[in-house]
Amino acid sequence: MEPKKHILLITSFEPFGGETENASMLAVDALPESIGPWRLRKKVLPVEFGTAGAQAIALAEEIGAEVVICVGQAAGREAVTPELVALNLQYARIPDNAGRSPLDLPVVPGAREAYFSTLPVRAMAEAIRDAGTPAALSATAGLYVCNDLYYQVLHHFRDTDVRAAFIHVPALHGTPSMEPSTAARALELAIARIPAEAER
Ligand code: PCA
Repeated sequence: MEPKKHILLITSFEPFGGETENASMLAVDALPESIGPWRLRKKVLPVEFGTAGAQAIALAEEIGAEVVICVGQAAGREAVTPELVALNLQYARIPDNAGRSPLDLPVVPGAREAYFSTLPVRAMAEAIRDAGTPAALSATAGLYVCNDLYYQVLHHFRDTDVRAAFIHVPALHGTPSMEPSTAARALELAIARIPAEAER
C-alpha cells in the first residue's frame, strides 16, 4: 500500500515592479508534484497587499493543506533565505500590482506585532547549504507584500496544526542572481526537511 500523502500548498508570486518574470514563479514551477510524504499544490499569487494572503488562506483551507510554503523573490540577496519572522506592518517602497502603497499600516489591526515561523526554518537553511547552495536564515522578510502574506498566513493558522514558512529566492538576472533550477532544488531540500507530523 502507498503511504498516505500529506498536502502542502506552495505559493509563488506574479511579476511586479515593472518586471516580466518573478524568480519565485519559475522556481516553484520547476518543482515535482510530490516530495517525500508531501503532495504539492502550487498557486501563483498576485503581488497585492491583503489579496495574496486571502487567496492563500482560502486555498489552504479548501485543499486541507497541513503545510503552507510561500515563496517570493528578494532582489539583492545572493542566498536562498527561509524567513524566521513575519511583522505586523506594511510599508510599500513601490505600489503593489493593484496600485496601493500602504505606509506604516498594520497587516491585521490589533493583532500581535510578530509571529515566528512554525516550521524548522533554520534546519531548512542548513540543509540547503549542506548541499552546496548559498542559503541563510533571514530575520526579516521586509515590509512589502511577501511579509504581508506571511503575517496573514501565520496569524490565520495560529493555534492550529497548519504550519507555515516563507522562503525568499534571489533574482533571476543581474548580480546577485540564481538559476531557477538551483532555487528549485533548494526548495526541494527545504521541503524534504519538514516532518510529516507537527512536532507539538
Ligand atoms: N517579492 C516581494 C513581493 C513579491 C515578491 O516576489 C517581496 O519580497 O515582498
